[in-house]
Amino acid sequence: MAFEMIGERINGMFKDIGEAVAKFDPKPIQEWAIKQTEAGAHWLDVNVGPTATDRVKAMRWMVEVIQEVCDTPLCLDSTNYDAIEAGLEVCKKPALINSCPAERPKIERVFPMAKKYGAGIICLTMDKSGIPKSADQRIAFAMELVAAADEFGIPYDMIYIDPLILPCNVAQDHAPEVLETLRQVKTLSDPPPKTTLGLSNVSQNCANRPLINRTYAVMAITCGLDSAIIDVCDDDLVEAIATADMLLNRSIYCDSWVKVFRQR
Ligand code: THG
Repeated sequence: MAFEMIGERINGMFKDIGEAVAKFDPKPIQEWAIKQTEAGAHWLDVNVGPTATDRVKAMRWMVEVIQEVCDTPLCLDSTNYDAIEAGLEVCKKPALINSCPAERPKIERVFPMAKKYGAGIICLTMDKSGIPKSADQRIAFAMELVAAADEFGIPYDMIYIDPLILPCNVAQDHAPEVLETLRQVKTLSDPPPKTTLGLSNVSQNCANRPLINRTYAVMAITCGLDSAIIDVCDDDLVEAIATADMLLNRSIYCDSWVKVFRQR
């Protein structure tokens, strides 16, 4: 499978999207949906943001306005599972649920919902006590989530394990543990689960963010990263990802490999 890019930009944490959600103004959301689709996004992350008052209503509305302008599959990003379900109800294509931690009540809410709607699940290697540092503890959570896929009848390749990368200026010691987790996840099941990351986390509040993002992306892809939530409008990043994918022999070489990668 070739690398899957999830566009990060339709997120209420960005000022323009946050304001659009508050006023129910579809324009900025639709513009970013088109722009990210044209840049080659395979999925669009949809997050109503921290300021939305009614997250159920906001998520349903965002899904509807995005689908008016493009048919790119959606990745519904919320900790409110009623909001995710409202989005799934109106999604025209199978979606991704973003996300589910290794906590029993949440697994019991999310996994049956994924089965009902034919959705994939981004699974976080954390629980109530937070994000562990070591790869071993991250892998222990990944194992619980893969076992849950078995229990609830979700195919392994619809599970996207997210080992959760943190900003390198405050949690530098996590970066190599995340890479080691990515390597080990591929030994958990046959077929193995997929992997993902919120790549831009790694450089939050750092200098030269694009350089950190694309360097870590290439390192992570070598360790088994199959997808990531990224700035798909960062051409240098997308070109580095396309090239890493080609050099892993996941797509056949041709002189226009970057263009081919974006147009899949
Ligand atoms: N894992 C999963 N989902 C996620 C994340 C993750 N969803 C959200 C996030 N992390 C991934 N998306 C983003 C989007 C934007 C930024 C980082 C991650 C970002 N935003 C600027 C900032 O905070 O500095 C905002 C700048 C602005 O306001 O213009 O960096 O890890 N499963």
